Amino acid sequence: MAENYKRYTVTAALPYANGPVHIGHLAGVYLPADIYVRYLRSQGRDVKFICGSDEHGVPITIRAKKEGITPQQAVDKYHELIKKSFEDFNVSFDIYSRTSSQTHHETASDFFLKLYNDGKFIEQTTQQYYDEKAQQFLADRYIVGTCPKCGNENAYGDQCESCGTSLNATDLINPKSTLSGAVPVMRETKHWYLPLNEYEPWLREWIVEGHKGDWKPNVYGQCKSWIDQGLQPRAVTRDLDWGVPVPVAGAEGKVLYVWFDAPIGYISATKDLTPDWETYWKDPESKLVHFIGKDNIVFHCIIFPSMLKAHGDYVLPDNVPANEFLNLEGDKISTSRNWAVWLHEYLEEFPGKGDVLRYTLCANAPESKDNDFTWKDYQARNNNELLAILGNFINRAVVLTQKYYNGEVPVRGELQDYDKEVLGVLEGMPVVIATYIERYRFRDALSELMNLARLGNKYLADTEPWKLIKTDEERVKTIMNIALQISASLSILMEPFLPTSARKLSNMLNQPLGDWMAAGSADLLATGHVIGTPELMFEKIEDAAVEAQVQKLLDTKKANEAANAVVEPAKENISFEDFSKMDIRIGTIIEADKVAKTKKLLKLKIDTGIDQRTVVSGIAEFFNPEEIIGQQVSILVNLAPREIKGITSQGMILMAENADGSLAFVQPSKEVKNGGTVS
Ligand code: B3M
Ligand code: ZN
Repeated sequence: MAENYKRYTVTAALPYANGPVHIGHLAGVYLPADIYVRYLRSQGRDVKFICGSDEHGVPITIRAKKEGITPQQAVDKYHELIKKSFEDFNVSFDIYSRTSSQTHHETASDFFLKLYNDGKFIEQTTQQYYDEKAQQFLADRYIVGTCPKCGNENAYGDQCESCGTSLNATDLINPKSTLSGAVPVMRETKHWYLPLNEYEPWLREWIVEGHKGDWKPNVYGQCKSWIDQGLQPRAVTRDLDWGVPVPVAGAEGKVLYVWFDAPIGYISATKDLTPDWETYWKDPESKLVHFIGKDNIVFHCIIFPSMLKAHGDYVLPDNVPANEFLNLEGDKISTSRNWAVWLHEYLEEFPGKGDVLRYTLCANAPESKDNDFTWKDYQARNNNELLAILGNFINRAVVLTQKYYNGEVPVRGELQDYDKEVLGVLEGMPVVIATYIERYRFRDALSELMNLARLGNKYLADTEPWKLIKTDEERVKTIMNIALQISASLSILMEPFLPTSARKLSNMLNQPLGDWMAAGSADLLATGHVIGTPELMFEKIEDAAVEAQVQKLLDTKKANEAANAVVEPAKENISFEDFSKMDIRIGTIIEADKVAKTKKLLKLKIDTGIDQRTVVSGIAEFFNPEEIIGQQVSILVNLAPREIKGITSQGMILMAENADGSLAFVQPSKEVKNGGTVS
């Protein structure tokens, strides 16, 4: 479909290199962007698909601190992991760059300087939150507090992720340092601000009036409400030691705000990709499209465009198709809670099934509202749609052609009404699907693609060539010719969604993938063309495979609950005399047996150094009798004897209890002679 633009600059949000990527990332940003770009390329349009790792900001330094490594080590590690996941899922970036690169540092620095020299910033010394314990200013994710807009108690210093509002740290109610937990104090510091309020009239005209109807309602609505509430000057520098240094005198120890430098990363990456980068960013005939998640809307629709506008040389985004969030089995995806399907793990567990996940995530993409990924749905999409509809149709077409005609495409004879109807639908398909894709409605586009496969399936089921072959060979030739044309068309139209399967099909048909618009043709495969050998496109996914995934998530949930379990509060104080009444010794387990007809009890014989005595202990669920013989334990030897299940228990073994209820012995850190006292 023709457009006024000559070329396309398509960006996908730069993921923070602070952890691996998961299905939420793929569904929300990278898959729709990849489908869009592959579609554009299939028509020979000039497009650059840009991405890279966002390697600055507090998300990185927090991660590094958690892992006990430097920020550089952290970004090196995650950059590689993320890059590989994208490659493995065939996300076809023209470049996957990184913001710690020299090109980026220079580009971001120059961009800041241009605005600085043109007087586009306000320089202001204000009181900012400072953590006296950590001796550091608290920016962005170093500070949390209650969101003044929605009441979320874990809003960050720069944004509330619950309602999406962009905040200044001083807006937070009950602010707290995430570094030390301390209540921060105020301290004076100088920063540079972009006066967004001055851009308000222009933003209103450009977005509220200019993009009504063509930007997605969720994106447009958020932007309008921010603009309506009035915009504030926004600090674009921070007191941090990780990032792009502020390139002006008197700014030592300050770096650019990560959301100032990161979007410039799109430009730097394009520079690394092509010497012709300026055309893609400055020529008004270049269409700029940002694919992002909903928490990035304010930055891509308000702040970055204002930066571009202030600079003056750049084009503005034509569209910012942001998606909502994908949940997992009814719960919000969370890196810190490990509630996610990690892309690199998925491919280890479902090798070769990248397309199946692409399909499921697109069919169920959170385009207009939050959506849920479930393993049951994943299995059903594979078994009932990919396998039963698409795979089944292709398989019938290819297998029957091999069987009846040794793989040669048979001649299409006279057409009946049904044939004409089917070919009519086929002819319209490229435009139908393209129209959806160009409006960023990828679910609808995919569903039309499947409708074509469904139609093919129905056509074969209705015409029954496998029966007809006995009575009307000429008619079967026509039917099979049409089924093969549909197959060839599918290979082209499915490529953006299912790139690996599309290539498999193209090999099977022995026909290279052609131009998108040609996919409506009834003559993609010439009569007499010899197709390749049939291969199965999709495999059944068994219950056991998805049940294992569900179990894995249940285990995660359990582990999280255990980790969050509250620690028992301390008991009342006792005197030293009370304590010294207890006679605790180190002893060695010399015998261990299960107590008959009980689940929990073990009968132990302990060498206490004083004597050898019997103790009944409720630890059978956590220890095998054979494995604990020879272990040293702490034993309270002056506990009054007790009768348990007919056995006299003379003392008590000290146990430590985990949050999940599991038990461990309290043992000396090196061997102690039996009878040694514990005090
Ligand atoms: N790194 C935020 C995120 O991963 C951020 C996107 C930057 S795009 C310029 O959600
Ligand atoms: Zn909020």
